[in-house]
Amino acid sequence: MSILAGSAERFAYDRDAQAVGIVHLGIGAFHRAHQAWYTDLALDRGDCDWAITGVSLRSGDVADQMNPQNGLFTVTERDGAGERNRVIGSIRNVLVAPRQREDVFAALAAPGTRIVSLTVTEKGYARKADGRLDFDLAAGGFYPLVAEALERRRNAGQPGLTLMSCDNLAANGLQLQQLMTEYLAQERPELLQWFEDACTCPSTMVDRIVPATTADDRAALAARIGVSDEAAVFTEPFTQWVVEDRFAAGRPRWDVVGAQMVADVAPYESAKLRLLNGAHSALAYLGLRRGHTFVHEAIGDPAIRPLVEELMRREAAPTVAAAPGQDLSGYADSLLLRFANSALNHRLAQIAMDGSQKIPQRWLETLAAASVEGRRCPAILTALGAWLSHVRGDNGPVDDPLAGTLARLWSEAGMSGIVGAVFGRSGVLASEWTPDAYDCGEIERSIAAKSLTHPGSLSPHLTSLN
Ligand code: CS2
Repeated sequence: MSILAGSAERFAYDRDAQAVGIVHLGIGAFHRAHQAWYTDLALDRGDCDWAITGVSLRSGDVADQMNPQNGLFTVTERDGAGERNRVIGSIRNVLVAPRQREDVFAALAAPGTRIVSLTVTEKGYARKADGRLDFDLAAGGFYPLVAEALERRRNAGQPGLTLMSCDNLAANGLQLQQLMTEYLAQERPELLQWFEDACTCPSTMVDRIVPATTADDRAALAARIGVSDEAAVFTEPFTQWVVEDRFAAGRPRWDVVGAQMVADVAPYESAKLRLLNGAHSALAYLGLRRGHTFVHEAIGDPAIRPLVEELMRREAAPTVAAAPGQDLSGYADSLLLRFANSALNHRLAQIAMDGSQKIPQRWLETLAAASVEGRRCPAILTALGAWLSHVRGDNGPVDDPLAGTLARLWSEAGMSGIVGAVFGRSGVLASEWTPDAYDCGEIERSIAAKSLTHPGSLSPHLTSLN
């Protein structure tokens, strides 16, 4: 059985004739089901020389899965109606940065490379709580790689690059530009002017739910369509990509295959981070403590669903300055349907990871915007309590770069001090929102309700919603 032997749909272009135009840093399942999928469709519509070299920044697992398959892999879309499979040809090869540093520099500095895209997760940007760069963490990530490539390009008189963040951060392009500038200012100040003049960092809103692939998924694929694929990814039929159209040296025609190229991504990005991702994190922490495993189970729980609706419709949506024609109520409706997709088996534990890096843009920005308007957000406060209980270890081991710090704060501050120690003015997640006595009370009630057994126990405010 080979990847091209089965009955999946596939591209018609000549892969060997495509030069690499994109180097992607952080080649996980999400990139494969999203940007690589769009690029494959664009190549199929006649675009040329936008093949992708993927780079793993840490482990060699993806390279070991993909390189023996010549970069080919399948994307399977799943919902209640069944499955649709496609073989994707846009990824040429995968490099592993820790063991192939020179090859990574060569790929980034190659004249044909015009876009460097990133899905390195929130923590990959090495931001401190105040948004500035943590140089110790940055040294082990993508910054030195990109800086060296920029230097080589500038010295060789080559064109600049587009650095395109595809991570779930607010104003991801602007943040990347500011952090990269901070890095260069300290490490390679001679490059600053060229970076500013020749490179761009457009913002993007990326959306597609991509659960981690399991061994059972791969076995089922082989049994069903006769494809043996170590790099298979499984996702929902829905996909959205909104991109700020500001590229230093061209781009594939992603717009022809469904991406929205716009002047300002902010309204789409705020809606997505605050409604979709905000609801996701709430489902994760509330769902785990009620004993659920998957998103579709948590959204089907009558003790949780009204809270998630409240969070999206009454708390997050009013804080989003919608673009003309953007329908936030319809968006919330569609999200509820997407969360209920039981064919996906999207694990709550996957979403619960790295909460300290996700909560600021998912919840704290909503809280800050709502408090300016004098509005309370009991659903988010309840979710915050569930997160604090999660990082105390109530649902088992905690997977978060701040896990140690948060555990220490719990033992030092205890129940009466934890909210201030985390969210207060000098807390580890200090933000523009500072909790007042009401907020603290709501959050503490939620922590105390840690084993939720009936709908009414979520929060006094939320019982009225049932
Ligand atoms: C999720 C996201 O894991 C998480 O934190 O909320 O990965 C989510 O599935 C995507 O952003 C959907 O586009």
